[in-house]
Amino acid sequence: VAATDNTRTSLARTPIRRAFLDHVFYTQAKLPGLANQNDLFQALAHTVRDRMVQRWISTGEKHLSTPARTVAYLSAEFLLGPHLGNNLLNLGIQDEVREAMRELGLDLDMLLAQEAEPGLGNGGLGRLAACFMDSLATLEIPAIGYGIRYEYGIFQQSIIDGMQVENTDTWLRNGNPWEIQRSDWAVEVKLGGHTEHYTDDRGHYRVRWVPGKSVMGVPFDSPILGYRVNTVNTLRLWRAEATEAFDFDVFNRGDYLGAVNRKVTSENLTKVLYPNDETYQGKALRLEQQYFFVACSLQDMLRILELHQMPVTCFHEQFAVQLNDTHPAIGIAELMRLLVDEHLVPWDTAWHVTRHAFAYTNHTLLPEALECWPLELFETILPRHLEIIYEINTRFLEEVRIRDYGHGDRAARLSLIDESGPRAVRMAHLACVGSHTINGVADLHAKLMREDVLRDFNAIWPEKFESITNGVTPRRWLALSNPRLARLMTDAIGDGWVTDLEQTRALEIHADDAGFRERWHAAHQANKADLAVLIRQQTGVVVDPASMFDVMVKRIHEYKRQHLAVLHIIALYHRIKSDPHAEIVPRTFLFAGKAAPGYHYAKLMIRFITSVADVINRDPQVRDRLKVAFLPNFNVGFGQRIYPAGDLSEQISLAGKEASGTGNMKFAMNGALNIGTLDGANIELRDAIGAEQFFAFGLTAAEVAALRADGYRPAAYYARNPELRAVIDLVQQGFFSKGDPTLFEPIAGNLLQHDPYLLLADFDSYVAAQAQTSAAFLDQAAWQRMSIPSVARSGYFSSDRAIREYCARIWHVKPVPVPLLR
Ligand code: 26Y
Repeated sequence: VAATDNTRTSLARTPIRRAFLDHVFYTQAKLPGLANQNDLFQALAHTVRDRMVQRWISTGEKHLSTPARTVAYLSAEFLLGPHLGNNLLNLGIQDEVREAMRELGLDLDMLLAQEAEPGLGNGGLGRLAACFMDSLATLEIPAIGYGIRYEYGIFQQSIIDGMQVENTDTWLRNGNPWEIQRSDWAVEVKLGGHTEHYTDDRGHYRVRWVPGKSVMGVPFDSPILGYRVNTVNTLRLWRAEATEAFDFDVFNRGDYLGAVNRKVTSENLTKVLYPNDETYQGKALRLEQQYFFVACSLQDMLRILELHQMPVTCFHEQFAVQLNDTHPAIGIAELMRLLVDEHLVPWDTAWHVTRHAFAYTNHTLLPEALECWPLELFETILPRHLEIIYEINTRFLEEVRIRDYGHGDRAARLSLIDESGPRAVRMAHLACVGSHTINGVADLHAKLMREDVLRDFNAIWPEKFESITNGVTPRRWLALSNPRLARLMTDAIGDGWVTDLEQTRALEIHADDAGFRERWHAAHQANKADLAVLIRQQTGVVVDPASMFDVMVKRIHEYKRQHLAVLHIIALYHRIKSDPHAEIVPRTFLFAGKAAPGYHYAKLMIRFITSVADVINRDPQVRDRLKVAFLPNFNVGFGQRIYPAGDLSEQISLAGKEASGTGNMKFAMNGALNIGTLDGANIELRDAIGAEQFFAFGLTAAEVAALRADGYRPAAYYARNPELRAVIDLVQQGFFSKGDPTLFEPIAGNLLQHDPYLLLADFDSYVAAQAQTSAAFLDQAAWQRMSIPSVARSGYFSSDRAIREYCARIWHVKPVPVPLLR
């Protein structure tokens, strides 16, 4: 059935080399001598893609012929990172390809560096979707990822004069060798207009949606290959295009330029990823994006259902639809519309199907991240969906009233419509009502979700709530990114850990072996030396690989408290200035992360970091004991170089604010120790790895609540702690802003007067925990004795474990092994 041409399928070195040269010639149309670096990358990517296609088609055939439930993971973000290295790893041809390229005088690392990264996400939520896609394929679960093919992904960050500058991310500029456009499966999506209610000629009450405009959704498919299995799942991303039929009239009326303009407008829909995370803005285009990709995806699922010759009322038997936060929650109303309006399914049947299909993952408790669409805006774009939401709401609140007689205001609190201010649609409530399961992403987060934002839903449906702690894929985040450590591990315990991370437990006994510790240390030092070169290239800062690499990489946010780390750095600096001979363990503080372009405070936090770095790095009295660098444009590819080189990882959000965190897991897996608050998955990480290997500090979530209830007075901490006072005074005097006391006053003054994230309350205990990390780092043998168990006990934080839990507790799906078609 499938192609069996050896040059396109063989995994051996010589056919790979031949196939590569073939692609330089026939795909890039270049003589090898004239091929540029991008030609060479494209040729290699196509060589690898060919080897995946046979498995991809085999997977499609198997899934079509096997009645098995498929996971549809709906996410507005997929933060995949570069494909090539990961595909080589999962295919098991890293060595063959490296050698084949070497025979041609080419360096594989140079080719890998050519790939533009698909940065179609902001941070943790988008990266989680990518880790989950990897685990689903590796576990041989039938799954489709549905999302948006943004023409511009997350912006490129550069630092100019210490400040963030944004540039567009033109990731598609050189073409994308991994995607296949499937125009034959394009669908139409309606938007705007109005509805008409009428009785059809058979006496049925019906609703017609007369749209104001429509756009086409064209799917672009990328293969997601599992590790050393034949399963290749599909990531299907939708691009908006103009509908030709719709503009036909305009063309005929002669308004050619007007028609072209409308075409441009339609295509704006999938132009750019919104760069906000955790801060919601009621932007019409974003609602259109959300509805667009969800409507495309549901039509696509109905098409697949028809291929299986199943009726629409069996939708929930074929698909487990997961909502990655509320961004795709409109899908609940859309499936109801498709079933009721277009397929004439009775409301109650349609509601049964919908509630058995959808499940919802909540990723945040921050009120500013909760999506609430103003009613007028919602009605303008989705008039029929608003009616459907009203109907869902009426029936839901009626059910609540019957079950909950006497609790007058609970109904108002549960309502899908917020009527406390300007009326708005509460997307989290829609997601809860239309889903069979609602899950949090770490135990503390799931608990706070039940007690706080979704308290009333927990009161009526406690059985709907689940907690599934996040995980990260050990393929990309260990096997691929840290080959030195991976080799050492495999030499010691075999390679089973790559798909069963619990096996790393066997490393623990090696912590007592001085020779092993020495090799462990050497691998880590080599990673640090590599990173030092990169830091020098990118920032000009020269760092010592022997110093402690103290790393904080994540989106810049007040709640994540990068500025708390800066206060600690200033405290150390102040100690040196007060006593030039003070005992200071040499440290390199590394920061990286993007601030939302409109989030002024976060941008000021970046400027705060770079300004403090400027002063400290140039002060001769510091004698290189402290170095601070802000590394520009943090992304997945860069993460692959940073996580393996960290000694200490900063996870210092205010307790109760970070839903889970996943960087903490990546660092732990690579042998770094975490310093962190008892927040999100930090708590479980500390329990798993052992309190001795986790430097915990700060208020607990309960203590935060109690302190707030008592009335929090940050100035009292300033008055009480002389070191804190000295630190804040330096900032307020303009010491880090060339004598300008106003520049960082929004930080210092705000901390003294409001301090909404309780930095001053946690400062003392943070500095004390940092002193422990310094003491521990002085004894390198003891540090290795902590680093090895950190990896050995990180097995729980594999996304394979997380996905197994989703399969068993939410999706009720099973693996479908795929035989290779020949
Ligand atoms: C509404 C819109 C502006 C919005 C866009 C992106 C809201 C939120 C987001 C992204 C949220 C996010 O990334 N949340 C993170 O999810 C991770 C995976 O579950 C968690 O580990 C992390 O704690 C959480 O902040």
